Amino acid sequence: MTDMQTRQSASVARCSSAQERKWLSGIPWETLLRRFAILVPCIGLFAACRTTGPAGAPSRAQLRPTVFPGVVPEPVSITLASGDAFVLTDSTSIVVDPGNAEVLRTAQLLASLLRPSTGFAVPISSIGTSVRGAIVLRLSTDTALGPEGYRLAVWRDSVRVTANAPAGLFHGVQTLRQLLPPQIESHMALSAVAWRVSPVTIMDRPRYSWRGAMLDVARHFFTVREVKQYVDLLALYKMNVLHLHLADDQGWRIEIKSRPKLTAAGSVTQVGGGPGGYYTQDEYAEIVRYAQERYVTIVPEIDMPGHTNAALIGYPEISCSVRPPAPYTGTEVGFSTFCANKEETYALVDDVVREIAALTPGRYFHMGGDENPILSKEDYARFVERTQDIVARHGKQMVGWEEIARARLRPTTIAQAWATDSVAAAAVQYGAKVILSPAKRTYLDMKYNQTTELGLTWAAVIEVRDAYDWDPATYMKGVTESNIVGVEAPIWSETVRNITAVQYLAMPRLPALAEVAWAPQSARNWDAFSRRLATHAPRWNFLGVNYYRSPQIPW
Ligand code: TNX
Repeated sequence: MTDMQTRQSASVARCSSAQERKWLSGIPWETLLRRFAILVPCIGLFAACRTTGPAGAPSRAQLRPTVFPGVVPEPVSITLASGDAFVLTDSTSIVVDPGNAEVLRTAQLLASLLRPSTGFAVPISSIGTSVRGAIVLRLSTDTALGPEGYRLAVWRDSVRVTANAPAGLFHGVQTLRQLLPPQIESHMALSAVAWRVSPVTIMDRPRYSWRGAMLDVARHFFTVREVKQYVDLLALYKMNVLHLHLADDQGWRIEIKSRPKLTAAGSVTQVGGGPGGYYTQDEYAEIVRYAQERYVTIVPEIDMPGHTNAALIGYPEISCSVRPPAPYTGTEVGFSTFCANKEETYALVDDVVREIAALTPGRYFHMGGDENPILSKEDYARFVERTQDIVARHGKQMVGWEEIARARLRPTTIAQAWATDSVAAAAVQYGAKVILSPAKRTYLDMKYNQTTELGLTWAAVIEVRDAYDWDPATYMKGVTESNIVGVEAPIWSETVRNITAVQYLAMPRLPALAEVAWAPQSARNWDAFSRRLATHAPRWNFLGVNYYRSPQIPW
């Protein structure tokens, strides 16, 4: 394949029926019962209900579903309670154990969300002080929650978030954020808003440990600030991996001190021309730290042995490409490659992996490995296996696109399925795990429909429902739940030049895929999801996040 337009085209499943706006219609009975676990007894057993009025009968307000918690991704269990709401006031504080630096930092992030819009001081105080009117963030041994789960209880007098580990508290705070009015995202103080959170109890933990997005900063370069903006969006939807595609034919985007020509010669342009760019190691470390504070792991990808034209401009001695390396601003693929049988190649790979591994607190290094029609089967496999050894030597676990399953994989290696239903299944034979990024469902650079201005169509056109309505466990032959580490949504940037364009393609398919990766399959339902999602648009408006107003969503 030398042109992405020649990659297989696909038919499109479309949802044409207009969505009904009444929020109760179309929700299955189990979900309704779950929602009304407390209200239903109120209706049936007036006298016995704790929340009945003085005369024993519930007020109309208590019978009416006054809240519609539009939490995305859907929590494992959510029980609406009746009674008075928790209200943020000028005396609201956040209470934490200040001895835990991570918990304190999450409290500070929460405070910095609440202060601008409410105009309240929102002090952070230590556990032991009164929790009346406070938001309490607390670690507690509760192994049922795993490393990322949390419990959230909202009562009139307090909000309590508990978790087994700091990441869980952070995710619980994101849920609380979504339960607050959307104006909470405002950067300006809004004094007329009642900052109410209706009483609710939630228990939640993720289905998969890898809930990822990928940003291609090679075809078009994105600034540190833009990458941070994308991290913010991932965090809001409890996604925990940002895979950065740092090198491709059009650009090399990270400083490697021992190989200065990678950026000096390889970073200076991008698709369509223009200045390109790269991250210095300090800038990259700043992205990593920013993401880490939001429980997002940065997974660096250096795409090799193909997709390496930009690297080869400065180091042509390791080229086995079909054309001489020179700056490239087009969008074809499959013409460049490192030689697999030169020691100089592995010396460069070692330098690159060593320096990037040293900047990476996360466990993973992604070697790309996709689309190399030039090397022989044997040479390709040799390159993957030697790179796998180098990555292990520098203390990282290797990830690669599904093609790497043509080599002998270590069981700790992870294959990322994207194009076919079968290649990644070969990885499973080696005991390797799989990330699901099927292009027809998860490629956020695919158009929503034929009229979408940005994006491509080689895999499919993907409406929100197509991104949402599939089950990873049954999607691929030979890959079952226990083989899957998670789901990742890539944005390739051939047609995407800035973060506003990224947001347009990501929103709202990114939250749809966040729910695919987080929520138990049994809790997922398109109609209910589309209604919950609709409540997020005002939030995106306050955040200044661009989005596609899909006709499938009852906005
Ligand atoms: C396929 S997915 C590619 C990328 C392109 C993308 C465009 C994959 C591993 N390779 O090189 O940018 O399609 O959608």
